[in-house]
Amino acid sequence: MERESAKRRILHVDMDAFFAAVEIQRRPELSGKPLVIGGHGDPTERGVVSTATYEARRFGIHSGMPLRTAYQLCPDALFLPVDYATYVGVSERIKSVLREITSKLEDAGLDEAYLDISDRPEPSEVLGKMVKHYIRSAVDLSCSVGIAPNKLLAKIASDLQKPDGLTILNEADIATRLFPLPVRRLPGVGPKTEAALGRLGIHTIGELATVPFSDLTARFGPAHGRYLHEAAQGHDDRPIITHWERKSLSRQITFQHDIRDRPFLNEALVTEVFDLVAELHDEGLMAKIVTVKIRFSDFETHTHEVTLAQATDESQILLEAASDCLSRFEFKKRVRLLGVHFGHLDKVGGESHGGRTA
Ligand code: TTP
Ligand code: MG
Repeated sequence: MERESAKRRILHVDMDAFFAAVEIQRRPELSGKPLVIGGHGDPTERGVVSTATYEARRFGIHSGMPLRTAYQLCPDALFLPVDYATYVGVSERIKSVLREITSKLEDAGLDEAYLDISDRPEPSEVLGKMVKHYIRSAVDLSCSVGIAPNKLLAKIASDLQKPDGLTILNEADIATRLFPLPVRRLPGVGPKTEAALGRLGIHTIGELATVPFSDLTARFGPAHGRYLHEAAQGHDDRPIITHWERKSLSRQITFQHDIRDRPFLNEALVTEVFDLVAELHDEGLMAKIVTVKIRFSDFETHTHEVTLAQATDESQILLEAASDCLSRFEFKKRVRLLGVHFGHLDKVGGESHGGRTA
């Protein structure tokens, strides 16, 4: 019995055709058209589809497909380049409104997040509508929401009624709503696993759920076999990994204009470090690893890190470590983003927060 998960309520939110939706927002005349976002937006060049509107998906176009193939499938589609910077900005606004709903949020990518809503008194449907409304108000985009007793089911649920969906799955729905789905709907089941299962005559999650544990571990190895066994039953006890539980704190600044000026970067670094140190003090924490991240104007991203002999909350030591990291970068290009990350956090006084981070 999954007593723990029976009490939990996890909400997964995933934006609809995210990159494409952002593009349509600034060019509303594209609405309703087959639109493909990928590479430099030139279907004669090499590159893959990042995403496509639902109108384009009707032609068989999907993420990961070569742009040239997409062009063959639908020559009339409009091809646009990926404008990552803009999507990151929208993503940050979405995450910040979600954090107004709960701080128990796991950032799962540019267009998705998990929220632990176990403690909320409202019914799931009310919370789901609230999330959709908040996002709509903040960025005027649609998303799909899944609410379930764990992350796995919440993610599957959010995908069930895309776009603009709201799907609630309970333990009692596993047999009727999870089991009929193709195995491919399980996160972690890609084309290879799907084909291997197909050869065993297993096509649906329900069929997978009937395969003995030992058969799956024998065929797929202990880790993946166990995962498949658990996932097919709808079991998943992974926690929500929030900022706090990640045992790390971070700050990053995307500059208004890409910069080359070292003193300016140093100043930004000092600001970020001091902000983080203030947060450490507030939380009664010390950090052991300091990482500095730089994203250059062409989006090339590098990090350098320093591991201290022992965790500390002293601003001078932490700033020196961060400055040391910064000095190791080669500045051949302009910088668009500077980030500082404190990792391996410990409670002042030495009480550790469980296991170490990877
Ligand atoms: P997804 O949520 O997988 O896709 P989506 O939001 O475009 O569409 P859906 O409505 O089905 O959720 O991915 C989010 C964004 O991540 C997507 O807009 C583009 C990007 N992405 C890639 O760049 N490459 C990929 O292979 C995938 C799957 C997504
Ligand atoms: Mg999405």
